[in-house]
Amino acid sequence: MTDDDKGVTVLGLGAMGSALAGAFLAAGRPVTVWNRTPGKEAALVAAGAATTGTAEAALAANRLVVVCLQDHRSVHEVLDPVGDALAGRVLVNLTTGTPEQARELDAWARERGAEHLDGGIMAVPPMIGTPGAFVLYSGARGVFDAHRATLDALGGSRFAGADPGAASLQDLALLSGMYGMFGGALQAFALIRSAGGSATEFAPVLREWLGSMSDFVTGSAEQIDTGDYGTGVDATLAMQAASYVHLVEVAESQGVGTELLLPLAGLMDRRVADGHGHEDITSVIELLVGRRS
Ligand code: FVH
Repeated sequence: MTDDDKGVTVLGLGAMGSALAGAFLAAGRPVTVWNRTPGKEAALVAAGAATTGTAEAALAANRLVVVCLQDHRSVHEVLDPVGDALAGRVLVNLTTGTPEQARELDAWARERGAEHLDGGIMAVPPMIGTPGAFVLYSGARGVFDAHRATLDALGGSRFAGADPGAASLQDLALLSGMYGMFGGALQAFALIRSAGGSATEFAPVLREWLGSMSDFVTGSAEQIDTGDYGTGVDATLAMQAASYVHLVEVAESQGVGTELLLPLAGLMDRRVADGHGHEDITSVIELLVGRRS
């Protein structure tokens, strides 16, 4: 059974929940919205959404229920009191959380007779409903397939796996890459600013450089999957560790913080000391994995 002609309930009208509801409306879906704090629904109601005074009434309005709240705790604060109303519903939780939280909610929802998908939104609110946005989903494949046509209103729908935690893991992996890039860009801008330079003028060359360096991801992934970090390396870890010292030195001499730089320096130095200086920087991953706390 599909929900192609059915409506969607959206719980949570923060920046992202409002964008999700707007995209469903734009796709022609009947939408019912609810938010803890009244007032955020006004623009959506003006655009055709229905609203309810309680989360329970919103759950009753549609079989497909999309939740986008601040965090896992707020999801339970909203859903726990109305758990019985979830029976027969399809709960799609797009709130950012950990894989463990996704699995916990999956079991919790199924105990109450609901189907469940966990999702990770790879977009900022203005991107929702545009070709640049995509959303990762995990859970039962059949549930994803049955509701995909509706969910496609948000952006590209990508199935991450049957483990309810799979979408969250990929989401957090992508965000880890993003924040690494943000940290690097901030360090670069800090150096430029420390010398009185213009971040705006420097931005195009930084963007060009980061774009070309992002090609590293493909080759690096092959090295990780094969475990061969030493074949055909033209920028050895020993060379990179030695030149990385300059990044730290120039930051210190310019009065720029080194907090973002030092962790990677430590890892590179350890790996070189362990006899892997001839390998690629990718081999540092061997110091990161297998550290389950
Ligand atoms: N915005 C973004 O760029 C990112 C993109 C990737 C995905 N994230 C995740 O989406 C979740 C929601 O983010 P948001 O941007 O909508 O966040 P806010 O604008 O701060 O809205 C938060 C909503 O959560 C409601 N809320 C918070 N605590 C509770 C609670 N205890 N009970 C009920 N509702 C709660 C809040 O309601 P109110 O304060 O208006 O009453 C908002 O509706 C998030 O997981 C991101 O990581 C967004």
